[in-house]
Amino acid sequence: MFLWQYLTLLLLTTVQIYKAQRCEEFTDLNLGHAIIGTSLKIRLLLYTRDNGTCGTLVSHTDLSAHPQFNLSRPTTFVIHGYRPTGSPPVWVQKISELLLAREDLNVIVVDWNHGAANVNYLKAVENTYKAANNLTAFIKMLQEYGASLSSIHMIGVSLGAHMSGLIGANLKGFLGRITALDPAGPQFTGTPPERRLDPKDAQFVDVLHTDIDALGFREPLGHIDFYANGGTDQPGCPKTIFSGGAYFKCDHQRSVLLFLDSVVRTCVIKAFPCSSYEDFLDGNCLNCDRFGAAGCPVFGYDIIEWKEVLLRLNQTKTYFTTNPDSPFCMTNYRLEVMIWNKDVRWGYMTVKLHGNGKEAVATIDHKTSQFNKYTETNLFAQFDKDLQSVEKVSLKFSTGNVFKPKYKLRVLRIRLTHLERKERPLCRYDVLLEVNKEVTFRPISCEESNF
Ligand SMILES: *[C@@H]1O[C@H](CO)[C@@H](O)[C@H](O)[C@H]1NC(C)=O
Ligand SMILES: *[C@@H]1O[C@H](CO)[C@@H](O)[C@H](O)[C@H]1NC(C)=O
Ligand SMILES: *[C@@H]1O[C@H](CO)[C@@H](O)[C@H](O)[C@H]1NC(C)=O
Ligand SMILES: *[C@@H]1O[C@H](CO)[C@@H](O)[C@H](O)[C@H]1NC(C)=O
Ligand SMILES: [Ca+2]
Ligand SMILES: [Ca+2]
Repeated sequence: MFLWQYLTLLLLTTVQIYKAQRCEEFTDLNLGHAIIGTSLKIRLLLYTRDNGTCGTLVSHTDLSAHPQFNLSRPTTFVIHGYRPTGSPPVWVQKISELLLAREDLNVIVVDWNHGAANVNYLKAVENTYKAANNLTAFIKMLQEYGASLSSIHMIGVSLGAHMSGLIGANLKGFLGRITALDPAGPQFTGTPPERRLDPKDAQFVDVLHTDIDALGFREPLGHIDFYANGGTDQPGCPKTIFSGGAYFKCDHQRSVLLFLDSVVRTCVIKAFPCSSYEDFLDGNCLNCDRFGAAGCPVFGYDIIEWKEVLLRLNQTKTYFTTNPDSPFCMTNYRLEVMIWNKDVRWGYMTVKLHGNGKEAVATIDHKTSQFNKYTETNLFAQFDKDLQSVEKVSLKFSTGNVFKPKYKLRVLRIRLTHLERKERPLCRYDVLLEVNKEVTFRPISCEESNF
């Protein structure tokens, strides 16, 4: 071999290695000053199990340079939303890693930061429509390489949720699944289905709402819509503007955190079909018979297992509550209280469960409950954690009224029933509750009764 041939070969090999190892990062436009009039530049970053932390920049027109993009595998697109500061989304690396840990996929992170980072939200909305057309062309190209639309899942956040819907409509609703994480409200509310996400945009559309009073979309948009904590405000998020930037985005961003936990299966969040959050908190919607053996739908990544039954039901609105942090799931009990006071009593109940050196708390205070003589009052108690065995129970009755300190609740019987685990309910008979005084007791097994 001639030396020049050898050198050429060496050079080619080096280029090859360089190409294989180059990791592409999400665009960071966080320049510390306003961003106006940037172009619509869409970058597609591919992550696979070969290396879940190293992104490859994928060509919009030619896949021959990306042998690791194996179209026999399902492909999941992750599409972010409005980026007012132009910084990369904090969760973007995490989501690819977690999805790949769950399944052997091609994960395509759509980096449209140039179009989404604009001081003018209206401009970002306009770019959402343009980017949707661009990505539609990309997916049509994937089809030419043999990809099937039903094996494509789009996970869209905020504007990205509507972008997924627009792409889905361009592809006549044949995309396998769209997961919408707090789809954007401003500029989309009140628009016809062609201008936004709707259930016809894919074979299955699941939607999470976390900020319907500000950045999110209030009405249902999918085959199933989950309203976390009612969909308006999230626990642990600042309630006043004095908390700075977090005030604006905390509720909205919670949608991503909830979804990521569902990918990891940190714990199971059961969702309950209901017409309103009030009704749900009143405990009127705990029946999931309509889902047959599958039971109540589980929020998040695994909701696809309910696809068939949800499609039959057309559109289902569901509710659940969460903790302020991960693990977000709560533990649901029914609390039944019967009193023997002569007169009607009104108030709130706080319940604590003790066991294994731990304590779980449920405060039932979304409204004042009414207690009547010899009548069972049904309360829905949501605890911050699940105790495997309950040794003691504490109850506190309060009225919120400082002028009635002598008010008492003469409890004939209380009964606590775990709503998910099949286990015997816990009871206690004849308890005197003075206002604001916590009473702790050992529960006993419930007697058969004729009440
Ligand atoms: C989509 O955008 C990319 C980069 O922004 C561009 O290279 C590509 O040609 C566009 N595709 C279409 C169909 O316009
Ligand atoms: C993935 O790529 C990164 C960056 O090049 C590298 O540091 C890491 O070792 C790679 N991991 C695997 C499993 O190849
Ligand atoms: C592509 O993926 C399929 C299914 O996982 C697998 O059977 C096949 O060997 C893969 N092809 C390549 C070239 O890696
Ligand atoms: C399904 O729901 C949509 C929107 O609520 C409605 O327009 C449509 O008529 C419903 N279809 C059926 C079969 O109930
Ligand atoms: Ca649509
Ligand atoms: Ca809010």
